[in-house]
Amino acid sequence: MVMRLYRFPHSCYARFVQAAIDLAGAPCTVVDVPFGDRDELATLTGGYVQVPVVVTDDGAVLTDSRRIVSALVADDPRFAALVPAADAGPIWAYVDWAGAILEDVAFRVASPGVAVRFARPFERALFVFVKERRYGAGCVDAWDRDADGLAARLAELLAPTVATLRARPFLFGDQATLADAALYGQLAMLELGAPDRVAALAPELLAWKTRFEARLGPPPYGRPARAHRSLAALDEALAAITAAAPPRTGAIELLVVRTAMHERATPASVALAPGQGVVGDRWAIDGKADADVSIMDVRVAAAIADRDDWPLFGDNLFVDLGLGEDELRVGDRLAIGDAVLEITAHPHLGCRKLLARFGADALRWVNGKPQRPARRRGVYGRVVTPGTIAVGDRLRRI
Ligand SMILES: N[C@@H](CCC(=O)N[C@@H](CS)C(=O)NCC(=O)O)C(=O)O
Repeated sequence: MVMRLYRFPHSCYARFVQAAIDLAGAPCTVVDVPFGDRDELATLTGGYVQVPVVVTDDGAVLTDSRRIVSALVADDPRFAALVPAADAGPIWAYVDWAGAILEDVAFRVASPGVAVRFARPFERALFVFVKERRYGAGCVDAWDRDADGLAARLAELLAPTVATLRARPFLFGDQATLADAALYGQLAMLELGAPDRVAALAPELLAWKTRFEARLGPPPYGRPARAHRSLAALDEALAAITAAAPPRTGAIELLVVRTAMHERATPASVALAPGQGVVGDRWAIDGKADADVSIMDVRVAAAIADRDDWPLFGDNLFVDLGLGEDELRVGDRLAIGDAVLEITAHPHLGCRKLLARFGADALRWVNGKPQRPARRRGVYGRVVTPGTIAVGDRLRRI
């Protein structure tokens, strides 16, 4: 039987165990437990409803991240190799520090962003309820308000780790150990809830993250863009593009259909359907209300990446149209041939995928508060009237 890991994607403890399993090269099936439905987990464990839970190759059910990795390290040489004897004491000490002291700040930074990710209102409410029962009414909102202070505390806690990573590739030398997996668990949680805060971490830590992820297997979000531009390069590129650009045409320059995870087609035309968006796009299958179709300004896309890499953004329509709040309002309707789109309030911000594909500076450049009204990441629209649209068609305000 192949090992199974039950997790929530946002759980730092589950992501720690997952990273250890990947690092050890042990085959494993990852089961995403629905946050609001833990029947399978409760049945499996006899009543334990937290994650991570691991079912080992021989069918043993293990709970609690520390107990899980201890058992794997004790029983399996692939995991024992993650804790070389000479550094065993400091490695376990780092694991415990990451899961307690670092986690105590990191989960507060991540929680407001994790809460809003749940599509189901019950799951969102349950997540907040669990936190409020332990940390008091309004705690998640308070962490959101104090996000800058918490991020500063996080940076302070991570400063010694950054100093170590300036001196060597991984925490305990040339090879990643269980300590690196524990640190990664915290960053994986942060990346889901607060990708901007991850992008703002020390460059040494981001470089380590890239190195560490390379040890885990194929990149989780497909291939990255060929180049990651710096903040200065992004500013310069946008200024140059804007200065040289003729007046806006409203034309569609590229159509992208996300046919499967990390797979893109760039057809000459696509059909738009109400409630579905771009027909054949997997976003429609994910069923995001009010986010049928995602639209990006070609000038911004060109500032961030070469045209070959535009499909990596994952947006559907790349258009020669200003998308800023002063140019396009929520509720505005745009006709393209027979089809009509309405701009929705669904927020479009860069996430961990943009970070992985285009780099930390691109994420900061897109999401930074002062430039939010410019909507550099783009906008969402919903299809009001169906129709077929093609590259070269012009979006007209109606
Ligand atoms: N000590 C446990 C802690 C596990 C834990 O706190 N899991 C959280 C997710 S990070 C959980 O499942 N919480 C249940 C809930 O929020 O309802 C471990 O290290 O595995």
